[in-house]
Amino acid sequence: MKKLLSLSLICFYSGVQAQTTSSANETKMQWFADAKLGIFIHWGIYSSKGIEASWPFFQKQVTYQEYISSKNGFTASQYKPEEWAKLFKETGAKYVVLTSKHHDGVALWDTKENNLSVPKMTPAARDVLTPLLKEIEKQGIKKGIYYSLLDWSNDNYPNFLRDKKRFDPQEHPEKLAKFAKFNQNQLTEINQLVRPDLWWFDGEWELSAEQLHTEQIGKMLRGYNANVIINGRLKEYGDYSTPENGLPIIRPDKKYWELCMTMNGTWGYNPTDKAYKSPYEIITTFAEVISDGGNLLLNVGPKPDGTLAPEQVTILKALGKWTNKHQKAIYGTKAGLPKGYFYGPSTIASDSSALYLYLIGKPTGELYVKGIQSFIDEIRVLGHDKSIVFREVPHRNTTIGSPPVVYFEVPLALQDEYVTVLAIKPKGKLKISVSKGRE
Ligand code: FHN
Repeated sequence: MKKLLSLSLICFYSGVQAQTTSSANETKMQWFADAKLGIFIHWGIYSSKGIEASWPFFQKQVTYQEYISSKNGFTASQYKPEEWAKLFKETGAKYVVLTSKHHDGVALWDTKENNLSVPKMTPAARDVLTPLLKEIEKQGIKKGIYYSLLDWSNDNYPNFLRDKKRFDPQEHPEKLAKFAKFNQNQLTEINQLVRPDLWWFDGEWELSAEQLHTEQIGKMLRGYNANVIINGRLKEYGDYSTPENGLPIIRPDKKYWELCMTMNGTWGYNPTDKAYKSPYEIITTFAEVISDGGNLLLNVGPKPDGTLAPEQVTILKALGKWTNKHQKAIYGTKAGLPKGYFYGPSTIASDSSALYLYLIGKPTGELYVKGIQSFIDEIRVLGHDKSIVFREVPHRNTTIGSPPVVYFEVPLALQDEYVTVLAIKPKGKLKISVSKGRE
């Protein structure tokens, strides 16, 4: 009997502990879940050659020496972090993630671990990481740091070029141990400088979790800050999924997720890459992502002098105008209707007091939404706060089981330049039907 009692207590305790852990995790993740929009920044010596970060030398499109010589053009001469922070604030972004060190191993801060850094090897000759994160914090925006776990420049890292290894990692555990310590020391330096709210790891694909010491890194960073959020690229030690440059058709399995996406086709500054996504394409992608309960991390690639390409500023400002107009439908909402209830993205107020429908394209004629069990008080167009007429078919008091289909039409004059959003106000909390009709 005693054994049974202690076993049931253990089960009860572990259940409570699991619940406590999960509710503590939900509390930690809440700002991230509410944030919806972040700004990603790929900035480094590669910006001065207008080439992609790190990959050009690894893939032998340029020699390593040619790649590293781009350091000579990295001046940050027009760098005004306070202006960047204000512009990111204007977009409606709630967090910013800056590349502290990409796969090329060149640090943006004054690392004591080696001389491969912007302060030590470029005309900028200063830490360009800390000032931005401080300005970001002043704007009330969360601080994110991108850090590449791989480092193709480091003598204790096995890989150098796509066809050239420094050593076989199986034969040199001592070098891997030194490299793991190097990574942990650099991460500790960054933490001491800016205490990030979020770590965005990358470069996890070449070595194993054991070889990269990812468990130790996760424990170390969570020891520095129990509320820190870590992306899902620290192997199995991360908090959320990170699909990239492609809208997931099925939402990722993890509860929290974020799509990171370039504005054109390059992460770094590339003046020849004019293939910018239109504001409409970015806003519709954003709507689809938040409709599925995710965040969008939209990338900018600044110039080597610290200015932003005009095309990127235009996109950021257009995005900010749209997010500002549609705040209610974006921030603090949860994922919208299941597929098929409405032919477009949707979100639901976190307290289920409203349903927001995103109208894709410039619809003319009647649209409809299905499955709303609640009585509807009104339907308004966000930004105009005008009610629109709607009708229920069949009439609600004739339906058996399944609720009526709600038809409505939005006059073009009330439609947004990019994506119009309707707020459906139910009587009481929103209830959606899962009825299969009268059997
Ligand atoms: O190789 C990097 C790439 O350069 C870029 O930094 C992206 C951003 O998510 N991450 C890696 C590719 O997945």
